[in-house]
Amino acid sequence: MTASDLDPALDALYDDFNRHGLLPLWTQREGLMPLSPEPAAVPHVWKWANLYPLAERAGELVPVGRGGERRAIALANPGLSGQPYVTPTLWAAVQYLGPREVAPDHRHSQNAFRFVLEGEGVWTVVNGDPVAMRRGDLLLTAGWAWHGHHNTLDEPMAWLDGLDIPLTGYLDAGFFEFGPDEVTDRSTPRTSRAERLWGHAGLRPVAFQDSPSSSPLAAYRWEQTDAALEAQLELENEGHPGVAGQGHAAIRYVNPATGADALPTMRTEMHRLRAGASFAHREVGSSVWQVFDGSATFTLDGNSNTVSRGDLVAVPSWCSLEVVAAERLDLFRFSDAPVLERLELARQQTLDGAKR
Ligand code: GTQ
Repeated sequence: MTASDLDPALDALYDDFNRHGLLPLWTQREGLMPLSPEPAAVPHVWKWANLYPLAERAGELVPVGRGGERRAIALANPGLSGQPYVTPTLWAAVQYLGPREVAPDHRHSQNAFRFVLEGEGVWTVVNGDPVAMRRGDLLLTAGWAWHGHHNTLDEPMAWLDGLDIPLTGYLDAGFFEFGPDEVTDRSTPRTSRAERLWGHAGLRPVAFQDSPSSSPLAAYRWEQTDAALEAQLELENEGHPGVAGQGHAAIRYVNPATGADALPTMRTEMHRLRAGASFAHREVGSSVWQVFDGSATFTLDGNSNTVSRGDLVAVPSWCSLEVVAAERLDLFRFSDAPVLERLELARQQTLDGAKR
C-alpha cells in the first residue's frame, strides 16, 4: 500500500499528473539523484577462449557485406537488458574477417578504433589511406572518416573494435553513409600516409597548423608503445622516481596535434605491470580492459577473476578495481573519460589494494 492509497485526493492528483505527462520528483528522487553512482551495468569478464571460436563459427556461417557491413560480435553487458553495449557509453566487439574477405566502405558519426590482439594481413583503409593492422597496434577511425577493411591473406583475422555507439545513441547524434561496396585502394603499404606525416615524436608538419579534435595519426604501432613502456620501467629501475607507479608503467594514445586523447569521446591507454605489481582505484565513467599479454587477478567490487591473454573486462562507473599482475602484464584499456572530463564530472579514488 502506498501513501496515496490512504488519500483519494492525493490519488487523484497522481492520476492527473500522469494524464498531463508529469511525474513529481519526490516519488523518484533516489533513482534520479543517488548518493553515488548506481550503474545498471555490472562488472563482467569475457574469456578470449570463448570469444575467438564463436567468431570463427560466425565466419563460417555469416557472410560479411553490404547491409550488415561488419562481422562484429558485440560484448553485451548482462546488466544492460540485452542491449549490445559493454557499458552504458561504450561498444566493444570482436570483428572477424575471413581469408581475402572485404568489409565495405562506410562512414558514421560514431568514433571508432581497432586494437589488435593477434594476427596481421588486414588493411583498414581510412579516408583513402591504407593502414596495416598488426598485433599490438591501435588503429583509429575518427567520426565521419570513410573506412573499409580487407584481408590480404589466406588466414582469418580478428580484432577488438571500440566505438562510442551507445553515447552517440543517447545523444541522438548518429549519422551513417554508405560508400562503395568495394575497398577501392587495395595497396598494402607497411606505413600509412598518416604515419609518414604525423608519426615522428615531437615533430609537427608545419603545413598543418589546425588542431583537429581527433588524432590525424591513424596508427599507433606496437614497437613504439612497447619501447615507451619498457623505458618507463628501466628508468624506474635506474632510480628515477615518478616515471612509473611502483612497477606500473602506462602510456596514453594522444592526438599529436594537441596532446589530448586520440579520439574526442574515448580514452585509450596501454599499461605494463611488473610481475607482482598492482594498483587499485575507482573512477566515475566506465572502462573496458583487454589483457594483451600475461595474466592477472582483476578484483571488481570485491569479486576476484583470473584473466589471461585476450580476456576482456567491463568496469562500470565507480566500481572498485584492483589489478594484481601474476606475471609481467600488458593491458589495453579504453574508457569514456574524455567525456566525463569535458563535462567536469570526472572523479577518482586510489584505493588501498588488499595486496599492499
Ligand atoms: O568496422 O566500421 O564493431 O561500423 C561496429 C560498427 C565496427 C566498423 C563495429 C562498425 C564497425
